[in-house]
Amino acid sequence: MRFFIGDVHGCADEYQQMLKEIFKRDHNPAIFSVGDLINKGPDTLGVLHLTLENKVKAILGNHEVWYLKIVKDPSLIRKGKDERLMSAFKGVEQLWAKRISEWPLFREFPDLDLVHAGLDPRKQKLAEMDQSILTTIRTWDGLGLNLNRQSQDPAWFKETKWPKKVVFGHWAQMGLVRYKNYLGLDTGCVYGRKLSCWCPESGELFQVKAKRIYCSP
Ligand SMILES: [Mn+2]
Repeated sequence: MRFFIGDVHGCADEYQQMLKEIFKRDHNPAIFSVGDLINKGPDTLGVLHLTLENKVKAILGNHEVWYLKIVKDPSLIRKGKDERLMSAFKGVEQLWAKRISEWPLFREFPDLDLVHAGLDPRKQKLAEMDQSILTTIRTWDGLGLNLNRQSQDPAWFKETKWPKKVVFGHWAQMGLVRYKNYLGLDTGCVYGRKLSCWCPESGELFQVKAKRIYCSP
């Protein structure tokens, strides 16, 4: 069976617990991540090791895209949070940048599509959509100029018609999204809420509670 896990953001303990829950349900699962496995939380490298060991197939989130950018061009590293992100890799920055750079921007299945943030309401094919929209969109202003005017514009999924189910993450503030054929799985684990997982074959959605608040939104 397939299992789709929401944004982990370095929460290795909860991720490990979630993987355990998955293996309880299926000894040979196909596990997928919505992206944003790294950054913010306590153990980015631990999360990446669990991803490798359990053959979790990821896609790029905006935090992975940013990480690849600052590894390539260290002049972009901002004091504080980017320095913390870089130090989380403890000398294996290039190795992981190489591995992460192989993650795709989306994954297509016969019955559903997996993206990190959302879709471009104007386009009919994932391959035609910009990386920035796929990895950062929350709201749609009609033009794609501002992808995050949360109080003024509708959510992208209210403006998008898509023939398949869409699984995404990225919008912790929104919490679990179940709207028409759209399923949003970022339930804010790193903010002390929950890590979510959905299995299309069983229809089950299950969650692991965060052990604590690791970061403020
Ligand atoms: Mn994100």
